[in-house]
Amino acid sequence: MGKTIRLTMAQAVAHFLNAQKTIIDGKTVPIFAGVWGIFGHGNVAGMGEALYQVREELPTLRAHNEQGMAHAAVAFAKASFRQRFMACTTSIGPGALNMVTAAGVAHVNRLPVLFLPGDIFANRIPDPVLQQIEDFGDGTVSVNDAFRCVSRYFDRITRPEQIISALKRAMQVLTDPVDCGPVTLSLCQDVQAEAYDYPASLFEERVWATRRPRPDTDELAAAIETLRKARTPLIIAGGGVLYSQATAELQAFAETHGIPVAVTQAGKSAIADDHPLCMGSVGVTGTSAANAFAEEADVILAVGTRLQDFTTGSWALFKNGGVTMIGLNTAPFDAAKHDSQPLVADAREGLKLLSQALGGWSAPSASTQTANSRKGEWMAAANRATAPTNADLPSDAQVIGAVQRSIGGENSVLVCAAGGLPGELHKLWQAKKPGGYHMEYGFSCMGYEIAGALGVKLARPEADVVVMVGDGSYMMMNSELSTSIMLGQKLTIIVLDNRGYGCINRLQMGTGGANFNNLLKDSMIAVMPDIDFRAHAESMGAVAVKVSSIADLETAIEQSKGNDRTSVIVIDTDPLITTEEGGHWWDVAVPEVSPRSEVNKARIAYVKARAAQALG
Ligand SMILES: Cc1ncc(C[n+]2csc(CCOP(=O)(O)OP(=O)(O)O)c2C)c(N)n1
Ligand SMILES: [Mg+2]
Repeated sequence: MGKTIRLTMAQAVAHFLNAQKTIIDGKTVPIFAGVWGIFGHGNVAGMGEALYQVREELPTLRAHNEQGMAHAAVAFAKASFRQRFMACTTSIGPGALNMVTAAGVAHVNRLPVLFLPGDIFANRIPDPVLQQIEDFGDGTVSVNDAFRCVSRYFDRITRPEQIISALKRAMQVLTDPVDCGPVTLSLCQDVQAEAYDYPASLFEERVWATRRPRPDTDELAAAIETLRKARTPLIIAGGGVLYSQATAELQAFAETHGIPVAVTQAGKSAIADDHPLCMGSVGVTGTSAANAFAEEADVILAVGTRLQDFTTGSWALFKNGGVTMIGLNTAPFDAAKHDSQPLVADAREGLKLLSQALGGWSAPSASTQTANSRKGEWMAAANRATAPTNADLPSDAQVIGAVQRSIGGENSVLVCAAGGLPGELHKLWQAKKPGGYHMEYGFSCMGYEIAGALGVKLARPEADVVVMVGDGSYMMMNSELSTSIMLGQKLTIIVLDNRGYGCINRLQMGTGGANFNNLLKDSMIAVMPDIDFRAHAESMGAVAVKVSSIADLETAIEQSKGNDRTSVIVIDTDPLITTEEGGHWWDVAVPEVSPRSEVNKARIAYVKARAAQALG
């Protein structure tokens, strides 16, 4: 038997995490940038003691809300293009469950995060412990079973030696481009503290690299044949292009073969928005230019995208009956969606090999000319929407224009997640550099914005991290604003206060519903809320101002650049105005029967629109 080291299970976890490395820009760095932790009885004595031992090399960061810290970890992984990540430790019960929503965010977006919730006693002696639920019929159930559906790999550690294989499996999943997603190792409280003679080899430095699967010869040949026949091809670029760091190859591919590119929410910034072949956002929140190409495309090369309904217009966007979709994706699950012709491969390798094989082939030159004119028309519409105004209540688009002009340069990362802003930003934001647009639109999780921005800042300390957040999302979760100040990580946060859930209110109106329970004014209220976001942000330590015009907003953003800490700028906006141009229908089921004539009317339009959906 080889050399062993006697450690508790929790100490083994801490030392193991500390030994995992990766190479970034030629330098070996820890693959875990740190561990977020909120302690309780379920982890303070075990994981808490263990993390203290390694705190110099593997920092522990204290947060204010478990969901918030987990959002920060998710965002860190996304902003690091999945090359580095973080772990999150909590107590049992509510602390653990608070992370489940964030695990969902990581799962949907295919982002690596290691969740380490504490769990009930494996020996069951003190049962039921504080915060333990009791299942009458199943003694093995704890709240952490809720992580199963939002984990790529879930394990419950009931004996100290189980952690040996669990940790190795965790690393495989976290670093695998196909499996990539959240891992939950549920650490029973008593087992965290139990000692075991672990093999010393477990704690030896291990350097991880990104695997880049090459395509199958036949799949590649088939894709080439399809592309060569294309008359009106379109590339749809998703987040996979960024994670594969294939942005240069994407641009070269588009230029060499004269194919316009449309981007999903996760794929925006994979090609600069001002590139002549970038048609901008596609789908429900798409530009008129990208959607026109999508509607008539005979071949769509879908690179690194999950093809969620916002991208496909609930599968009603692609109107060319003979369209063939080539699914270039590392995950066979995504590559084959909707009868796509699969091309299972890493995006960078796939694009390179496709391009080599296509040689001098390019799409009919009409494509490039049409791209120019469609883009010109779209940009004129976008400029009208974002132009400054003196209106009492500006639109989201006008605020976006001001933010772009004052802080939306090459060095900025724009962070957003939910509300009306994602649609407007997808259409209107001009992303300059890969990763400069950070939208969480897989889960579109309200409350991600500020916590997520903190994770982005930790990953990209040199960047100007700018958050645009609605009043609803701000109210749902803002506690990591204080953490950003505590950690000295400056964010610039723009709060758009339209006094309610503006986008859902508009959706409600669009589906024939009465204005009900979305805007504060339409909700059950004894006293109309008048929330002072500026004062709130200031009370958390931010430099906070409220502005009342677009001009003042631009001045305030300029001034905030000199601030030494997180700055919050609040502006009242109009809940009803959105950018009319572009966009596409999506499937939101309208009631089949209703006493409201508006609903009946909306239902007729809905049934008609559904006829365009392709059944895949
Ligand atoms: C956690 C969570 N709960 C509910 C929703 C559904 N939802 C999407 S946007 C939205 C309203 C957002 O309000 P706000 O942040 O003020 O943005 P606005 O719509 O006003 O632009 C709601 C309730 C969600 N996406 N996430
Ligand atoms: Mg709002």
